[in-house]
Amino acid sequence: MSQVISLDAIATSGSTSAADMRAAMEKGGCSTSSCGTSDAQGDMPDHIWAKIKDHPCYSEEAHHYFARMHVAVAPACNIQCNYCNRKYDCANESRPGVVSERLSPEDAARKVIAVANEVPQLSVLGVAGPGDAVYDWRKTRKTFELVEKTLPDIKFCISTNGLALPEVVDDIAQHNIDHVTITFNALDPEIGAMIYPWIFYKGKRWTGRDAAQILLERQLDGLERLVAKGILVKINSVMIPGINDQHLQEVNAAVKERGAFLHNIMPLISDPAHGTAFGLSGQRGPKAAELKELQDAVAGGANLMRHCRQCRADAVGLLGEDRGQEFTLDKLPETIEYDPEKRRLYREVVEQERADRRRATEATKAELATTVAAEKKLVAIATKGGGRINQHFGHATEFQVFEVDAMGVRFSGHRRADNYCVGGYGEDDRLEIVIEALRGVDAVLVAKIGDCPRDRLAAEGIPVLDEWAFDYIESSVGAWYAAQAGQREEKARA
Ligand code: CLF
Ligand code: SF4
Repeated sequence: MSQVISLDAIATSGSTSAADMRAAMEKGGCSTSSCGTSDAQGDMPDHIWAKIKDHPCYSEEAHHYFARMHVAVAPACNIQCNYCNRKYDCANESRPGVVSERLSPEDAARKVIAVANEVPQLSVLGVAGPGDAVYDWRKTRKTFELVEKTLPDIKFCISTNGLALPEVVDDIAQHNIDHVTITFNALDPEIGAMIYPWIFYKGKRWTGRDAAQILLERQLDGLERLVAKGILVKINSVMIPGINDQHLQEVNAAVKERGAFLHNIMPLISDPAHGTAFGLSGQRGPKAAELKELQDAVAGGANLMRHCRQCRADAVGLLGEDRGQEFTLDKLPETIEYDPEKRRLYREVVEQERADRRRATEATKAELATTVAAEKKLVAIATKGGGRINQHFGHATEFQVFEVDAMGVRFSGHRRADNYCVGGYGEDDRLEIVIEALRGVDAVLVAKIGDCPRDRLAAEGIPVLDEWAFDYIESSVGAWYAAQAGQREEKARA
């Protein structure tokens, strides 16, 4: 078995020696007491790979190892989206939730150092609201300038609705901001008018079709200018059933043609409790199956991101986890010294880990190619990161889902589930929620599971297995599939 990694163990280790880091890794992750692209080096030019290889949103592989943090330095916005309530964060890049703590650029820079000292996975600093990162450009730029002085290796990333974008593209390029997200929901202004009630542009409020037309022209202009500067652009589109769902294939083709690096189709989150226009009008969001159907339909167009977690404008940590509450302003010391050692050592260890995992994945691919071609299967994984099956079933708040067939193992998406285990005790109603979240998967691979939930899931036709605990995800999923294929062959012979 390959070496066990626990990113938690590294992150919480106070030590900065390589040997101690390895020892911390080998302690393993799960307590046994209770419970962007799917890219790779070689698939793209080296200079592009260098930009995305540690970016958790732009590289599916990187999201197993690296973390982003957002600082909420951009409170103002110049448009209104029907899925947004300004009491909450910018819904173009984040899930409506608790209001972010607004930060000055100076406070934000202090927070980044505090996080970098505690979260060695940190590789990207993003500004994603709570309003628009570009409308409030001076604050966003100032934040990056301050952070750059202390952490020159961190990657900067911004998310914008695009209206104010064209004028700041030169500045973005000068500040080494390699990653920009534009939310682009419609090419057709009639459709856009159903999403944006108004925009504020050139000192005037515009509404209806005119507003949508200006916005989309500015978005496309911004995209083309960024691409011309060699900046990697991700397009976010919010999938709104009955409004733009049939239109997003066209959007995908249009942004691909203009050089977008990645397209992230996100489901509308619509809840009357959030007080958004769509929430209050009863506009529904897409079902998971509808989202997957659309994503599959656009496969072959612009590269798709399938691992977005719609995180908050003050999120901290690996995608899918949010440690923001550990770093609120009241918890930050007035002055903080940056200690680069922990991040440096973490990266060293991750490089070895990634190389090892890639070798294991290649071997799995070769093995799968020899299996009898059969239908695609879905396997859910409980993981805390590091590309391994290293989480107890009861501690999983989400499961990563992989597709497997004779062609190989591919990341397919994630399914959110409430923690089953609360204070060491399983709760039946929570287990029902997990079962619903896992419906349709063919197997679940976990680090550990109790007999009771295992039997309950088995009764629902969902086998949960812990025989690949702490192994790499791809090789384990491949081994599971090959074993299934072997059983199928045996049955066919009998
Ligand atoms: Fe933040 Fe966005 Fe940069 Fe990532 S998030 S600004 S590109 S660093 Fe990532 Fe979060 Fe999805 Fe955004 S998972 S909501 S895509
Ligand atoms: Fe809200 Fe963001 Fe839209 Fe502005 S761009 S209205 S902050 S979702």
